[in-house]
Amino acid sequence: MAENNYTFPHTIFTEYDKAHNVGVFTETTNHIYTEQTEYQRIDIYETPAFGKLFSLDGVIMTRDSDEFVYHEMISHVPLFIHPNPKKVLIIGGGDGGTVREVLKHDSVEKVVLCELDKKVVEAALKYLPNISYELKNPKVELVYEDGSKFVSQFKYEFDVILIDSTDPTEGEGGLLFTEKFYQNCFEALNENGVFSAQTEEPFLKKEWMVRAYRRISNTFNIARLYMGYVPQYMPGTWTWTFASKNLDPIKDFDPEKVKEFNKELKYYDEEVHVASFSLPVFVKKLISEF
Ligand code: AAT
Repeated sequence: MAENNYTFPHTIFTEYDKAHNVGVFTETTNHIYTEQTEYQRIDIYETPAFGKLFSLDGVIMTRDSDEFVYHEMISHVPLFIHPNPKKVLIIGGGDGGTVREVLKHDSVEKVVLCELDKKVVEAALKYLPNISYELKNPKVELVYEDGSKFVSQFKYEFDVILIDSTDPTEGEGGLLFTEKFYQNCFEALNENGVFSAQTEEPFLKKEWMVRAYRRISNTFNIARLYMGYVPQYMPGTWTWTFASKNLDPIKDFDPEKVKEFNKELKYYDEEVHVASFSLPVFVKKLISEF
């Protein structure tokens, strides 16, 4: 008789979406770090399936196995549109994944990372070395404060602004989804400025996806939603919104620049760039009808 040797693991990480009564679970082998900070609860686990997994308030922020998708897509889509990106502001993203991707562009001279919670950066440096290692690069300036306040002090300062924020429904992430905040980002950008923000997804978070996209397109001259496969974020696809003062993410895209890029990329290339702006029918409908 076939024997079933499977024993249900008793060390499980669960992400549970209370608004929809759905969730995902992952076996863990080690609970590496846990801390309740002033802002949120940070946890880092070792998992057999996905490597290190980092969550805030029980929601997966990133994990070793597939973090590259989100971090490449939030960074390279706008950076390949700007003709000469030198000064970049990242809001959120304390794990360092977005900083790592941005610094693959040799033109970049300075990256300001504005992360609300210093403990996220400290934990990432200690326990997520594959993601965080560029946080120590001398081109990087770390600022610990609310990004919505921080950005409001600048006018014509940055070539690129990236919003790598938590969900608007969790913690302080909502501050990074207001129209006022997007306006302040617009003002903080140079004439050729480009912008990308994580803008949720069209299955469980469709109201927020549409709201964020709408607010960005009310503010910027050009705004286009784009999509990718992001297994780490339930239910598995994700969107970002590219926006700019005058550059178009397709008309002003030069595929040769990507072909000549001499750094390793695992998800993004010149074909993915273009394809990510081709939206499925139901997503086009959502953003045009709401
Ligand atoms: N790089 C992928 C991981 C993140 S982390 C998002 C970061 O945004 C967190 O470290 C959080 O502390 C920070 N944050 C939240 N609110 C603010 C704020 N107001 N100002 C600055 N930083 C902030 C993104 C996860 C995406 C989740 C998708 N489900």
